Amino acid sequence: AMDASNESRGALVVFEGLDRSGKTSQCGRLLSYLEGLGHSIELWRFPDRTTSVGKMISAYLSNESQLDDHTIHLLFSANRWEKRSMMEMKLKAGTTLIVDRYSYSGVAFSSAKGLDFEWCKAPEIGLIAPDLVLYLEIPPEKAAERGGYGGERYEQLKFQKKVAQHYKLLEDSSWKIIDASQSMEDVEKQVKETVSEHVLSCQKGKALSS
Ligand code: DGP
Ligand code: NA
Ligand code: NA
Repeated sequence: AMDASNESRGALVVFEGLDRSGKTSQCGRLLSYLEGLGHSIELWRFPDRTTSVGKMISAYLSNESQLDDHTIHLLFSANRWEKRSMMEMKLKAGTTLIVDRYSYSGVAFSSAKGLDFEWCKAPEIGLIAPDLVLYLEIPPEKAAERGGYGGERYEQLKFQKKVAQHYKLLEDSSWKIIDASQSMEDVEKQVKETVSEHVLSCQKGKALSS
């Protein structure tokens, strides 16, 4: 009884993890892999710094502006909301989206500053739920060793340790934990296997059942 648009829906695959956990590199590698398999696929990232909200976020992250913790939290959320309808359109049209950071970053980073956990979650309610979350797990000390941080606001070991603790509280059934302290190649292999098992096989299953 599934309608045709539902059967051909793309998957929403989210990468999460601390700064320097390797998300951006792994997103790129997964994109190439899935394109090679002939999938319709796009790579997105949050914050999307190209929008006017995104430019405010970018100025905040680079310490060019100061904002109240609640205010910046809502801006990050607004930045996801402003892309929601486009996201829905793409998924419905059958495009799979690989997304570098999403609502979990929103809650983990802001609650690590001491904001109330439930308050942080509230503005994320109603955004599209991911089909799969790949959490690139790495000890904060190890991430910090990787060529150092870029100097943006949150890129400090002490804060990243707190973020890691808050991420742990967000793990749900859509999560798969990837050991990101492995070599880039081993992480890539594990990412591909996980995506093949949990996303591609489901889509094939849907197509076969029609
Ligand atoms: P990135 O462009 O992935 O390096 O992210 C920029 C920084 O912003 C990074 O330290 C993680 C943090 N961040 C990403 N999304 C959110 C969010 O929704 N809320 C907060 N407070 N921080 C976020
Ligand atoms: Na960063
Ligand atoms: Na990144």
